[in-house]
Amino acid sequence: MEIQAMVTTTEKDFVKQTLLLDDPRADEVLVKIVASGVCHTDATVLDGTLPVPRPAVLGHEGSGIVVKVGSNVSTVQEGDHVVLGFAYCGHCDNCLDGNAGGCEDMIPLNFSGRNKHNLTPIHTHDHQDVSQFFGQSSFGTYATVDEKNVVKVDKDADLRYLGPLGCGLMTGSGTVLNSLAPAPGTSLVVFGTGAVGLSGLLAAKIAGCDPIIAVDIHDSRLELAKELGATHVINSIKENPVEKIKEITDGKGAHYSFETTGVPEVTLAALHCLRVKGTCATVAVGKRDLTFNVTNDLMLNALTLKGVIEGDAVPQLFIPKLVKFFKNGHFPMDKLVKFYDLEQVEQAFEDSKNGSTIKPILIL
Ligand code: CXF
Repeated sequence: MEIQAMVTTTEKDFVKQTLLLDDPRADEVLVKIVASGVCHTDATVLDGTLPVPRPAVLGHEGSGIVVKVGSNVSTVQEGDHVVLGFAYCGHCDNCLDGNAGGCEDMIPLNFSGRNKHNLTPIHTHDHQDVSQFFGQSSFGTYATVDEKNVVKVDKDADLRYLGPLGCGLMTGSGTVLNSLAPAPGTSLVVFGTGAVGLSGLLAAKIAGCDPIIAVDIHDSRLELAKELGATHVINSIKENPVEKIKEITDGKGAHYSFETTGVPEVTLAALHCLRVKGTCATVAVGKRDLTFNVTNDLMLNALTLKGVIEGDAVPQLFIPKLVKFFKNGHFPMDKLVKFYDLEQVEQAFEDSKNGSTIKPILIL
């Protein structure tokens, strides 16, 4: 079928084009995209940090409505509201163990431009392949996706908000709830109050952490962090975050830190602010290397530094949970969002980069 999509070409980051999209195969689902979040990972593809062959249709936080299902599809049907997640194989050790974010084929399935059938389901009129991204390519009016990428959600939640639950917000909240799994009353620090950090903060509140400390360099974001449940905020330009965190935690340091910036100096602060036996989780795609002394900065305080992909979540179980939290007011992600038309995609990326919008969502 013909679709309209924002194509990332070799000449330009975004050109609106008419493309031909494959029909769903037996294990696939055709989804009419209603909205798509814009995530930092899309930007890291544009700047080449995580390369995807161009031309490509980016976008990996899609939400939409099922239009057609393949003959072997059993978990969704026409008319269902769905959030699209990341691609995973479903049969490697980690997938079978309930850790799809650790899928052994994570990188090829999401970044090679091709799906598990080694195909791109999007072709231009002249039969040139256009890369699929993250198993979905949600900057287009329709997507043909693997059944495993599709998570059915309640129809009474506003679909326009839900796409980021498939990546950024699942990563933030899942890292706290699934990977760190803090006990009530433990201390947690979020470094970076973008969409990932703030969703981690909301999760820390749900988990009953206290204190919840937010660190950033923008006062306006720290204000929002306070509104969303931070008990303390630190502007790291004005105050030394490590000293301040120690002060807030009776000189001991925090039980947990969550690093979302990818800035090496911030990652080090996220380690240094911990108490003995503390854990730091990092999810960021950083550009620069971090140099640290494994003995002094890690081992002598018996610290754990862990990398987390997609919040260690099983999307089919975790996303509906987040939708429930959203509906009952515990996960007010609408406070993070600004809507844009598809044609405003460049503005959306610009506003995300300059910090004026926390989570841009394109309306298809
Ligand atoms: C990505 C980050 C890079 C590794 C795969 C998952 N997360 C979200 O965009």
